[in-house]
Amino acid sequence: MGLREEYDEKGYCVARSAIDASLAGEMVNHVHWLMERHPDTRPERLGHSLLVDDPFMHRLVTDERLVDVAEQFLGPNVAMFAAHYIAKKPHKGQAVQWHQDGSYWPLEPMEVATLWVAGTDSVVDNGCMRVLPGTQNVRLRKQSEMVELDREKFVLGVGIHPDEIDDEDAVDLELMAGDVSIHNPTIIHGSNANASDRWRVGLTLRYIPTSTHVTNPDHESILCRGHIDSSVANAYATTPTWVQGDHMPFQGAEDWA
Ligand SMILES: O=C(O)CCC(=O)C(=O)O
Repeated sequence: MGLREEYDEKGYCVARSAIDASLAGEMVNHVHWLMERHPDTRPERLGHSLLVDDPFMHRLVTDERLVDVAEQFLGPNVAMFAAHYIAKKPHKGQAVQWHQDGSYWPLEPMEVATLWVAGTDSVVDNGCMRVLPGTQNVRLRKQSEMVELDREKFVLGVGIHPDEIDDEDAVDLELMAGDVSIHNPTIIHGSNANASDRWRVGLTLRYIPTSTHVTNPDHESILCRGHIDSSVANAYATTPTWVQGDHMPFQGAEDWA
């Protein structure tokens, strides 16, 4: 079965070795570089506003290998509307409560695919992502139907009430560094805390076709391939220039200087 068929049937799929080990290693370096500059931000919360003007992030999200994967689900005109490192420290990394991504997003229509890129191995003991098979076909919950969560324990502020979840059939999406899982905006998913003595670094990249409207006018996406749709009022980030000292050094940074 091809990736697209698997995704259509199950709501998720995995592309093994989508990027090489050295690029995955640069993602881990990037997390540590960001943590030094934003010491008050937990590494599970290195979100879009810290990344949208970052040259390494532009280099990564426009990587042909990742955009080739995204194109299979979204067609030829591809943008990335939200990036977020969820990096879990050994023994301290937080859990992600069960949720559906589409509950949080200002998108019309909800045409979007998440590429979850593994910077390190992501397995059961360090808190890999888990999905509830079959839930890709359920109704998308509103945030008003969800419960508030303790931000000391959980990455998200609201999630699905634990009483509504039967996780007996949950699937652990175990990935090696460089693998990418892809999931749809309705499937219920989450992850446990990191109980291991190893980091778990994942990067969520939310790719959309440029025909999807990001209804928050202040939000900037990154154009990755093809054309902007002039009938859709989305804002796009300018391609940043890499400046030594201001940005993390990475392989090929001189091409962005
Ligand atoms: O990284 C994780 O543990 C969870 C990821 C997630 O919730 C998401 O991609 O929406």
